[in-house]
Amino acid sequence: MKIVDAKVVVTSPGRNFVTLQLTTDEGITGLGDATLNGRELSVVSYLQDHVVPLLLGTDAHRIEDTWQSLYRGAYWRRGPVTMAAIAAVDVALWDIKAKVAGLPLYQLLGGASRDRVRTYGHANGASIPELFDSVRALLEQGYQSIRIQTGVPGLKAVYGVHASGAHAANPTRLDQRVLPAVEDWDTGAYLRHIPSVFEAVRNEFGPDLPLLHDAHHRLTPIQAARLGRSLEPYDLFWLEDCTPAENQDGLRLVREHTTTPLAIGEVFNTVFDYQTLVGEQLIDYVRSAVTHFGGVSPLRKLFDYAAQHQIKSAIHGPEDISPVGMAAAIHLDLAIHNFGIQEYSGHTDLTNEVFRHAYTFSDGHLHPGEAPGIGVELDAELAAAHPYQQAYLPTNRLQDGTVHDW
Ligand code: KDG
Ligand code: MG
Repeated sequence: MKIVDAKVVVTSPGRNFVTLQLTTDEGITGLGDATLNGRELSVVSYLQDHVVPLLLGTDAHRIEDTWQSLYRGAYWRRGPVTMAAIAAVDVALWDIKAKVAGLPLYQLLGGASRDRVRTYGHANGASIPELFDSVRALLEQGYQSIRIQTGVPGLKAVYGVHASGAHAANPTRLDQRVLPAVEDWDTGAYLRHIPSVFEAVRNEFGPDLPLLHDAHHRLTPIQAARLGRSLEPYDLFWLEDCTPAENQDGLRLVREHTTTPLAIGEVFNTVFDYQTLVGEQLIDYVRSAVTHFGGVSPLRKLFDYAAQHQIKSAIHGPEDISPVGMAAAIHLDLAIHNFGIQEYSGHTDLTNEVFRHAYTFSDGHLHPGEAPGIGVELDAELAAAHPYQQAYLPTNRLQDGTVHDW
């Protein structure tokens, strides 16, 4: 069965998504997500200009061989652009293979290891009362585990919080250009404030609700150690991305000082980013996305490696992972043994129309559905009606103007 067509579709039903659609000579199509938030068009070019010409005419059944030839054959290895492009090919080929088999993808990955996939949702509020309202809204939607992000006194706009009114960090426009929003940051103010937020949430919602928090790469190891320790009384499910973890060695210091569980990896794209973290069991959850890690094939291998160290999965699943990437994640979540939790904040109705999917959400859990393949259909006409919009992720500056990690 040969690949005879490969299209890269860019659509923006509210935010940009990049999708690869492969078609075989038997008329079977497969979809893969290649969305790299804020740098989308680089992956479009990588696929269109460099990968598609290599795929046409190749055997659609040879998933591992195709993966290895794209990874090794480029000579220039790793990196988010390369690995997002390879991920799209890998997932599209798994989609095709599962459709040929007439089975949902999770069956080809060993079958279900559980009945449903537990998720966490995102609560946020500039103030504590706003945060409580957001937690209540998620509980009403059925979520049973909740990530907590809040504003910090003195800061105008903070990661994960939809700042409102005059304080909103909106992208600016200059001539024809859209420029990134600039948020502000003060690590001392953050470290002083966050424990009181979790104390308030525990007092309001009790001891049982699993709570998570994302520090979004902003702390040094010693600051992260202090935060982890100060949050211990509030029994977090995890503290995420406490440092910019490309410095893997730094996590030794964090780990020595706190028993708060640690989750890392959404910006990682190969197993090599995890060697110290997993090999020395310095973290508790690996967070890579199918979309940014080269697809289902390598992520499955990472989870098997992590399992040897009692580390669980927690696939990255914000709104900038398209329903195609999300579907692939849910199949993997259902199949692997060392599943931990799945991040899920859903998509807009329009996005769900562009990408009609078989996966369902209820009672805070996902199920991939029983449609053959990954279970996502792309509405090409609707996708074309929503063309690419130039957009950037925000950036971050300290109060004296120094650039800081966002
Ligand atoms: O594009 C960037 C987002 O994917 C990231 O900021 C989301 O940190 C994130 C999370 O945990 O979902
Ligand atoms: Mg995160």
